[in-house]
Amino acid sequence: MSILPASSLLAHMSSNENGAPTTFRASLVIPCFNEGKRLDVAAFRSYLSARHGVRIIFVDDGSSDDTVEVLQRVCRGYEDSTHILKGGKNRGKAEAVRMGMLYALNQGDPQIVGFWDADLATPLEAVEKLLRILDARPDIDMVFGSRVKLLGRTVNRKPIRHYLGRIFATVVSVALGIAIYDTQCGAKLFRVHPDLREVLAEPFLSKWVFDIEILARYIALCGNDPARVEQMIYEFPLQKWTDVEGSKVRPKDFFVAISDVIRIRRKYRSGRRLDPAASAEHRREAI
Ligand SMILES: Nc1nc2c(ncn2[C@@H]2O[C@H](COP(=O)(O)OP(=O)(O)OP(=O)(O)O)[C@@H](O)[C@H]2O)c(=O)[nH]1
Ligand SMILES: [Mg+2]
Repeated sequence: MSILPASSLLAHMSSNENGAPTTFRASLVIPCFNEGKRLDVAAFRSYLSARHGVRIIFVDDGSSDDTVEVLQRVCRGYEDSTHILKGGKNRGKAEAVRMGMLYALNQGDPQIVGFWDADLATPLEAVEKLLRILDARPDIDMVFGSRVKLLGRTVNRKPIRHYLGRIFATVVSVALGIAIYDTQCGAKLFRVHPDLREVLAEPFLSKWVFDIEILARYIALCGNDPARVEQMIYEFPLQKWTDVEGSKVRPKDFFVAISDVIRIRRKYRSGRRLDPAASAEHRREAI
């Protein structure tokens, strides 16, 4: 399933403000909804200034605050390595990420695409660490940040979120048949592969736990064999994760998420391949 190490391949070429070529080995999608107050302009600009070869695609869909203006401040001077996708109607994080990743796949020839929460609960420094794993491990197609509270790390989560998260992860492990520790961390990278397009082709049924639906789709594509998908994933215990105030997730969403996991399990358990006709149609819409 895997291909060459990401850094060894020719990726999308563009040019920076000095006319010098910039090579993008990866594209990172940042979904943003009413993030005007939480967006850390300095942190994003510092990351962009280091020219890591990572293109950042922000996806705003109908924010009612000054998110777009703040994003424009982030991107000023880095137009070659950033893009702001604006959707009029709010459709939720899942659809914003899906649209952003499909857009990223159609820009040049990225070897890796992923998504990252705008609040930078996972700092951008971790992007390089996740990329390095994909470089070093050609057998791995997905690297997920994982919030494991080990000694010597800074993983600050509210206790209630931590314990609900553990219950949720257990339910997911049983439902999918994959021994995964943390499905919901908003820091994930994927190696570009034809299967990834297929996985992203149709809208997700869940607005929040689409991460699980991505896994369910991979399992379906792998002949309903969770063990094969398990071998494609690397969970990276993050050095730092900080709960940033202003999350849009509410306590009742825990129950919605559990019911979504059940719906996902029902929909994908037959292991059928995704409908190619529907996939082609949605790809056309997304472009
Ligand atoms: N474009 C877009 N982005 C969204 C939408 N809803 C949430 N997001 C983004 O999804 C990311 C995660 O949102 P958070 O509110 O931090 O929630 P979370 O990280 O899933 O949950 P926490 O564990 O509480 O942090 C952020 O970047 C949000 O801006 C939406 O409807 N549209
Ligand atoms: Mg968050």
